[in-house]
Amino acid sequence: MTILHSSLGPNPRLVRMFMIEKGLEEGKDFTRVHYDIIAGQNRQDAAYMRKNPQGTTPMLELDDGTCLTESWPICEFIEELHPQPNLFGETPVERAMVRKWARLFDQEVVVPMTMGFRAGAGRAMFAPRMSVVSPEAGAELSALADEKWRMFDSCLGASNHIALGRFTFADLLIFAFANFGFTIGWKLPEGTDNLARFIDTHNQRACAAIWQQAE
Ligand SMILES: N[C@@H](CCC(=O)N[C@@H](CS)C(=O)NCC(=O)O)C(=O)O
Repeated sequence: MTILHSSLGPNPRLVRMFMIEKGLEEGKDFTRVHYDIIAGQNRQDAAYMRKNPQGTTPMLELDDGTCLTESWPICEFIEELHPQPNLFGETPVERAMVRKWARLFDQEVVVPMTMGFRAGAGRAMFAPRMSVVSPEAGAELSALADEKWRMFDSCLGASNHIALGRFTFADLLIFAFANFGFTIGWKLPEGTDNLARFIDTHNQRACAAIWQQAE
């Protein structure tokens, strides 16, 4: 059976949420192996590091031994195997729209937000295991990410869907990283009422329950 190597954090949770949206069930469609990334279990496991030299989670290990990493491509792989409900777009134009918003969010928010966290509040955990920027640069990156959260707020406007007129992977990505932010003490930047409404709305989805679970 397919194995999802998972842990705390937004990326494994993004994949788990995507699987819930697809109706895939743990124990029936895949098994999940949990790593304590705070203790660095993933990086101390030689077998894991051989399969994924980056050492990160999530990793999807297929029956034939193929190991897929990077949360977004893993989600696209799952979409190809389980096309319904569609989350990446039905047509070339829809797929381009979903990928456009996901890429913008990934680059403009996810990268500075996570780098800012690693250099700031997460420094004690991350500095011993990877290169992190200075605390000052981290604070600037966090501020940059917040500026882009505001941009996404204004792009959302009155809609609860960023890319298409329905829920897509791009919405899931934004929703996952907002929830990640809340777990590390981040707050929505002032004046982002559209995002607050977006989060309240998607909190009704079954996949949102993941953020209430201890691991
Ligand atoms: N770009 C990767 C990021 C993966 C990543 O940074 N995962 C975090 C958890 S959210 C992790 O494994 N951190 C622990 C570590 O790197 O040791 C993805 O999309 O999956």
